[in-house]
Amino acid sequence: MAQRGGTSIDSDTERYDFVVVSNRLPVDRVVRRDGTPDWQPSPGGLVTALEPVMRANDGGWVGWTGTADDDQGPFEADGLHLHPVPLSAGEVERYYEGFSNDTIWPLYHDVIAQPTYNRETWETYVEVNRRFAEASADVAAEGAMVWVQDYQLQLVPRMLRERRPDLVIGFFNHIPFPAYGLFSQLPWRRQIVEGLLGADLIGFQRRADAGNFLRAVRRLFHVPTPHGRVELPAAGEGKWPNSMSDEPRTVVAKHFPISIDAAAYVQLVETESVRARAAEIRRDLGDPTTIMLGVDRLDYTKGIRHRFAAYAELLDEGKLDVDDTVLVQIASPSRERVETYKALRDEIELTVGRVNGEFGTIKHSAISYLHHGYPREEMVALMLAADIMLVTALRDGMNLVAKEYVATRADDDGVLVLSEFAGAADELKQALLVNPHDIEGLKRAILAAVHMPRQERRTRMHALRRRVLTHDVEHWSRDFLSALAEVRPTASAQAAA
Ligand code: GDG
Repeated sequence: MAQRGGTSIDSDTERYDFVVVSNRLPVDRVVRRDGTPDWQPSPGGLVTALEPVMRANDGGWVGWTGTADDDQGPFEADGLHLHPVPLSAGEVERYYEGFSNDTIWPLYHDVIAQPTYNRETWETYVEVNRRFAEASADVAAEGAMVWVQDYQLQLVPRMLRERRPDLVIGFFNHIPFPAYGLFSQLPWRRQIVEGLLGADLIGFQRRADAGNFLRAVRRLFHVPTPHGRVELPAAGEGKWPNSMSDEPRTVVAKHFPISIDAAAYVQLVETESVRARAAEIRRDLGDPTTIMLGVDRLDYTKGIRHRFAAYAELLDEGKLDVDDTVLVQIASPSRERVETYKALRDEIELTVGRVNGEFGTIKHSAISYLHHGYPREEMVALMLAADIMLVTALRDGMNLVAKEYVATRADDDGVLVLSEFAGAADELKQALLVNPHDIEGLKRAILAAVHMPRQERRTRMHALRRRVLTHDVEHWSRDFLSALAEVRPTASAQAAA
């Protein structure tokens, strides 16, 4: 094997009591200054959430490296045991960009964009899920706990159980699960639900998502689901084509709202350089009275267009003025090879041009639009500088940006405008909750945020912070893993939880 950075692992002998399976491994390939390749932990919340459990249990992680046609073998990086699943360029196109991001993603976000239903991409999704299941079966020790992540791998739980009935299997869906009226469009709806039911515990972001899933189970298989427990009959009984066990089984579906590493944000805000940068950002923007901020992957689910529409109308009506107000929009590049995303980018950038052309002055732009990714320190500085955070998603599993803004505001200031269609709205009730489709309502909320008295800002933010700081990402993973150990109490499951 070519030297690719990281220490290699002997895949014939290494077995783990705790295994995480996700589309991407939690590391990014980087090239060091001296030209040698290396791996760097990717900054996502999932690594932070699972790192303590991983380290305590010496766990293994199964996933793709992010590079097509990569022959990287198992390796260790930053103390994590990583087991790559190879994907060809064609598989990335059909399994990842195709079925995952052009079928499941739009369908599960309430068909905001039209999903494609394509038999070829489905077949590749099945093949790739099988490969992930095989790789996971190979590295899991007897009776191990395996935690499968997200919508790209919905068939893995069943495929894994068929190979390894001894395993305790959890699944967490990071995105919404749609109502049956929409889900039933999917030509492969039965296979997807059967795939998920291979798990012992299926976690969702919101109570409503778990409810939608349970309804799909009842509609498709006519099995009872009292109190979120799916009672699966033994093989061949009823409409349940159970090839997975001769015994009846119980699968639990429940909500476990994900969160952030709140302490890490609090720590960053206390850093002198971050505070100085926040002050510098305000100055660079011309010291406006009100800075509004949006931070999103450039995705049609995030409601960026609706946000711009409301803002532009407020400028047009003279209720906001570019001399003392600015909207900073970070739109980080995302899924740039998927057609719908290319079209969205064109549309958003056209709108920015129009709004700035119409309302901007030589001194001030109405929208400061940045199509880049930024380091976390810069994000935190921006959040600290922003008087108002606009989260106007049309549908969002959770929305971590909302929680990050709250964690950042150690000064108990700032106003969060939050879409009721983001999972975060179930918890962050002291935000100004909006229906982003209701442009008049959105405008009212923005104005209320602009004019909110200091005391009300403090009261609301204080309550929001209490929630986020006590319900952080470690709380989330602990909750999920102990529920999983309860559903199937084996010795190693108890240990991992
Ligand atoms: C999915 C679900 C669910 C964004 N741009 C930059 C950057 N980010 C960071 C944010 C935040 C994360 O990326 C995005 O998380 P979100 O939750 O907001 O949204 P999705 O990417 O759609 O995530 C979502 C989540 O999974 C977890 O379950 O909440 O509903 O859709 O952390 O800050 N970070 C940096 N530079 C950027 O330019 N450093």
